[in-house]
Amino acid sequence: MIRTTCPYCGVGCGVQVQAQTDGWAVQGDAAHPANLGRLCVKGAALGETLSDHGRLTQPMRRARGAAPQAVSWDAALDEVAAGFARIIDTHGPEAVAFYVSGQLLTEDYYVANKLMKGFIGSANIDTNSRLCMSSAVAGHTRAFGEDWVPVSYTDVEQADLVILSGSNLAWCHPVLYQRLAAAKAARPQMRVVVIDPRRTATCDLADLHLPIRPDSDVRLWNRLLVHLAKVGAGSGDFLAGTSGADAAVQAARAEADDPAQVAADCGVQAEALARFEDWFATTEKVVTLFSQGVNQSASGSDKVNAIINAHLYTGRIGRPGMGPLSITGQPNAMGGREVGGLANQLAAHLKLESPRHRALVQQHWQAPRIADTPGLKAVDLFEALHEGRVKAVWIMATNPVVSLPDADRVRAALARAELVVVSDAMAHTDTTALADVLLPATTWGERDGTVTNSERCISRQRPFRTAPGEARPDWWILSRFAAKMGWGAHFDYTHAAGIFDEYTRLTAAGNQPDDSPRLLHLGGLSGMTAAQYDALQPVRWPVPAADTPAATAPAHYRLIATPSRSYPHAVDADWPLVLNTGRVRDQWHTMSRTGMAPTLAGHRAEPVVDLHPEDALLSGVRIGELARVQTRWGALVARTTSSGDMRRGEAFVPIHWNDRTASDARVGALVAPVVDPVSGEPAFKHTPARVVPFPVNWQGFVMSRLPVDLAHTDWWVRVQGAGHVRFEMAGRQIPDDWSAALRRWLGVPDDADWIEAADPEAGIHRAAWLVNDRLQACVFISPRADLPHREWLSGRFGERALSVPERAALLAGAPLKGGDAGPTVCACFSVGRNTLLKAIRGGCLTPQAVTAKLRAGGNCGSCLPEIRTLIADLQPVEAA
Ligand SMILES: Nc1nc2c(c(=O)[nH]1)N[C@H]1C(S)=C(S)[C@@H](COP(=O)(O)OP(=O)(O)OC[C@H]3O[C@@H](n4cnc5c(=O)[nH]c(N)nc54)[C@H](O)[C@@H]3O)O[C@H]1N2
Ligand SMILES: Nc1nc2c(c(=O)[nH]1)N[C@H]1C(S)=C(S)[C@@H](COP(=O)(O)OP(=O)(O)OC[C@H]3O[C@@H](n4cnc5c(=O)[nH]c(N)nc54)[C@H](O)[C@@H]3O)O[C@H]1N2
Ligand code: SF4
Ligand SMILES: [Mo]
Repeated sequence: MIRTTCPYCGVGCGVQVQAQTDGWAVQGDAAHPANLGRLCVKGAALGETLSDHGRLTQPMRRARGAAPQAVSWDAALDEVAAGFARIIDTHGPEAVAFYVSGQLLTEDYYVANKLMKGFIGSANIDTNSRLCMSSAVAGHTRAFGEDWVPVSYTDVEQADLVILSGSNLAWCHPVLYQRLAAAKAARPQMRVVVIDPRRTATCDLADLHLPIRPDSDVRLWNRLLVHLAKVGAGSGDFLAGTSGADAAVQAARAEADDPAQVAADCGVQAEALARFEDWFATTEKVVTLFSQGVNQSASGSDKVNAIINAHLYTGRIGRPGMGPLSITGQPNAMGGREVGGLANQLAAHLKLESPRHRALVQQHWQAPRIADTPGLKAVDLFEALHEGRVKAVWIMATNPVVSLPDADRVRAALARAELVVVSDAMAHTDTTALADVLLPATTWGERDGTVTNSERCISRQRPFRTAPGEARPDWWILSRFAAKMGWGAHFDYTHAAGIFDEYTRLTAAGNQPDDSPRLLHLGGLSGMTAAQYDALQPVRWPVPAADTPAATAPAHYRLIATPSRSYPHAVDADWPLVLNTGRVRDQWHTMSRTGMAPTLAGHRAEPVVDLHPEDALLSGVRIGELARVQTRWGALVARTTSSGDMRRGEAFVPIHWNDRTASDARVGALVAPVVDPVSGEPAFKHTPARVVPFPVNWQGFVMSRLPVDLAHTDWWVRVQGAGHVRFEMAGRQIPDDWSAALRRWLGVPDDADWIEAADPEAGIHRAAWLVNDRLQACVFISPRADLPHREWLSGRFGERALSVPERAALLAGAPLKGGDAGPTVCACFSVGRNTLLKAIRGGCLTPQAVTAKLRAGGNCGSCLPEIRTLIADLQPVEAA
């Protein structure tokens, strides 16, 4: 049994992996402080993603326009080194760049940063954390002088008021959400407030939901500050040691003096706002947890500081059960920040702008040079690539053709670049498709190193399976490249432990309370042997060496005046909707790992655009049909839904689908390249948009064990099933002979066992192909989206031979005896909607009763909000 850490979200759950005859069993690690044994459905389904299928297993080189060719590591790295050296010689170090990721391990990140900032001599290394955490980093740095996260998960449990702002914790950090839910159940006096324009699953726990108008957060928090000042909630003692309070309150007053006006501007009810103000003012233990609804905004840094202001003003920081908590997204977003993965940082929380700090780092690295001006931030970096100012880019562990704003321009920038190097674990992503050199990296299960989670807890990721082919750790790849560039002596690492040691010593270098003090101190972890490093237990920093005095709180706190900014692109008659983008429960980013797990495909199988019903009506689109979502930057096609969670004037589209998983669903292409002026973080939650019909003449789906010809479709989505793949599809062109067309799409031989049913007048065609009574493929076509549930059919692919009744039921798409489970709600135990409804009708009127009967909701609990909604929907309406 191997103990390691989940590769998904920043909760950083410990997992135990056990080899089995047919794969790996994964379960929560009861000894890990982040999860104490719990896992969410993504973590629990990790075993399904451990396959060599689709992996990049060899270095590849591709001449433009040609197919990639496998080459040796030596040849691939020679080519990368020659390309980088040539461009640096001709155009200087600013003409090359690294674009890295919060999914690298700390050791990989440290080496990449050292190589770029100390040896190549430019700060052109930025990370996808720019898209994620950089507003929080900017806010922390402005308020605390250092990127310090002052709250732990235990503080969240101990708080009496927990404010979740711009965070869909139930879906994005499910284990922390479950901890919060359990704490609230144990102490019902705890209150939860959710601030989010959408009514998300997280609102299930909320005593108060403020469905604010997009990007009106700063105004709301300014209003709170005015209220706190008015009722005398300021903490005199604490404030005496801070600066900026008067200016912050004054700036807030200037725009938020009138509560009725603020409520109207923020689009919330005046009483709700008053309740929020009152709860905050009168509760000592307050935690404000925030995420992308705060960070990813043209005013992201100000949102962060407006939140921190309220905590500083009341002195609610640095004590149990209180403080502002920026929850990190990626498994090692925090680790990347520690080692300086952003273009405006150095390493170990040392500052690029400080000559003393630069000297300290240069000395530690024995580096020939040290970058002294900030490099290009992600959005600017790809713009510079487009303009030819940057000529070579090396992308590691991120998929920018999907995840950056204005993503079509990003794709064009890569196509124009002189040299594109991509290190990835997977062979086929939208970004690897544009690489000149492709380098196979190890990934979770194979790689070895450390990550830091949202509460500053460092844990080990440990390898337990053999890397396929020639895949290598990212630090190894970077070190070999460094050797080819002539810096081998400085990168002669043989094990991740040596890198970690070098890093921990840098955190201690010159780190004295009276001289260059930094809170990030890992001196106590220096000097470990490889064996000690392998055995390292989860530990929260700071970890100073014994007897070393170390800072435990910032030397100085600063309140920042945050006047509201106007948003650069306003909605208007042509672009009447605000496009908001974010996550769904069971997929991770661009689906390169979660897309392989059939268990995770059931919850949300296809991209949707969620709309308020009145906006759908005004846009002329029917709920449940396909629609085109357009902005000034790009367009996509998605099915419309109306979850009931949306405000008027807004549309929500999930981020996960890409050109590998759908014909036309990369939402990044629609997002305006607008960034926060302080942090450079893109405003992913706010682009003016419109929705128009996407007319088709037929819709349908196929499920098949073999590849399917999609050339005749105008829209498709790929859904991973067990033993088969499903394609949802639609088209305009109606084939003359449907039967022949379907056989051609599926590749059905003439003598196949092929059953078919059609109502040609009605445009309905259904067929199935069996091989020795085993289901090989099936297809369902209709003019509308009125197709059978996919779940029962999908389950038939798991059977060696179909029974006679099952064969007879195939073309109905449902069992003859009834009992189709319906769409999956509980992914952990595969419990469908129909099964749940039946149990609720049968008297299970609480989630506990449903769990007792069906187990649904009893594992990760992520589906409990949906189960609660189903129960509420079926409750008899009480007489008014
Ligand atoms: N299932 C799943 N979990 C994940 C990930 C994943 O891909 N899938 N990714 C991980 C990563 S890297 C990250 S960064 C986190 C992100 O975790 P979250 O930030 O919780 O997730 P998002 O869905 O991006 O956005 C959160 C919410 O912000 C709201 N919002 C939009 N505009 C505003 C606004 O103006 N003000 C406020 N207050 N709220 C607004 C949105 O409606 C949305 O519900 O999730 C992590 N966890
Ligand atoms: N519209 C919109 N866009 C967004 C967001 C949003 O809310 N809305 N959120 C943004 C945020 S917060 C984030 S964090 C980003 C995430 O966006 P990305 O970072 O682009 O997403 P991933 O799919 O996680 O990409 C990780 C890649 O690393 C590869 N990989 C996995 N393990 C390893 C490894 O060990 N080494 C190497 N070299 N490669 C590996 C995977 O195969 C995959 O291709 O998206 C951002 N983009
Ligand atoms: S909450 Fe889920 S995705 Fe996040 S670390 Fe824990 S198991 Fe992994
Ligand atoms: Mo993120």
